[in-house]
Amino acid sequence: LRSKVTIVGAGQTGGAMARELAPKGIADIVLLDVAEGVPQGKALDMSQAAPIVGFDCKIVGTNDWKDSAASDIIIITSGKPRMPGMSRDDLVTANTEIVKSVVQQAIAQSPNAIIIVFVNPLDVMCYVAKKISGFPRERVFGQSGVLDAARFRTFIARELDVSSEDVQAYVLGGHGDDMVPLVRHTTVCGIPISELMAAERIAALVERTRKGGGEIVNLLKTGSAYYAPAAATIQMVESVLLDRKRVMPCAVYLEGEFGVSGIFMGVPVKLGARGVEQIIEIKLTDEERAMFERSAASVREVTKVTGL
Ligand code: 2OP
Repeated sequence: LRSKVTIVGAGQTGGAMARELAPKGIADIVLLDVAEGVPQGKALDMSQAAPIVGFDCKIVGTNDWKDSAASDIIIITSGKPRMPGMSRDDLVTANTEIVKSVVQQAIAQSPNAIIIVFVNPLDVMCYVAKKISGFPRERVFGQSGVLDAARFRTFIARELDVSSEDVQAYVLGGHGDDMVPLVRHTTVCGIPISELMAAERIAALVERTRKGGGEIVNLLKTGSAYYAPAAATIQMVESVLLDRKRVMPCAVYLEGEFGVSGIFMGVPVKLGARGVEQIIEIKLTDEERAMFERSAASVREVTKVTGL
């Protein structure tokens, strides 16, 4: 039996996610949006790629929550994107209302689903989804670290002229400009990048990674990134649906891990059929811990704005 994944928001991001997920053949897809015709049009268009690309899952576009009933995973992408000059935190008030309403409607149809959030400010919108759903933290988490790490991996791979697949990196903390790329754990096939690159080049790539979302917003001018975010989110979806138990950085509700409680932050987790099956605590150096705490402080500030 195929799983069912509902993607809420049929904008650039939701559309790219559906297109990324469909060829995997592991889930039927519901693309849901309030805009009439848009999800239907994208779903029909994508279905017509099936005979060429070679997939046979169903893709339904809809404005009706009933079509999302009994989903295994709900991905929330609806919300306003950043525009040039905005920080992710500038979206908090508008997107809190959107995420609240989406979560209420989603859980009414799919009370046992796993919710994956990709709405900014990311860590705070995960918090809203958790509070409103009342779901355990295993079943509400956010995509950010896989994307941030992918950006760091791409920059390193280009610099060293090696395949980005062979670059492993972790980016922890909140999905904001004070995120924490863990240079110490960043390697090319196990070789620490400090042995391959000068310290000032590493520092420059860390900075570019931190501002990686903004760099794309400034280029696009009409919204934020969606290809890499979609790929990152679907990698998480696959780990859950196939119970792959992959270890990846995700935004999860912390209850004392890494010395933080009561907010969402990006940390390494094991993703399997039950959702977040384990939070993997790694020892941080004093410097890393200070950066992590700085990032936690800003997530906490913005979380307060939700009033939840
Ligand atoms: C990004 O970093 C949209 O926050 C997202 O591109």
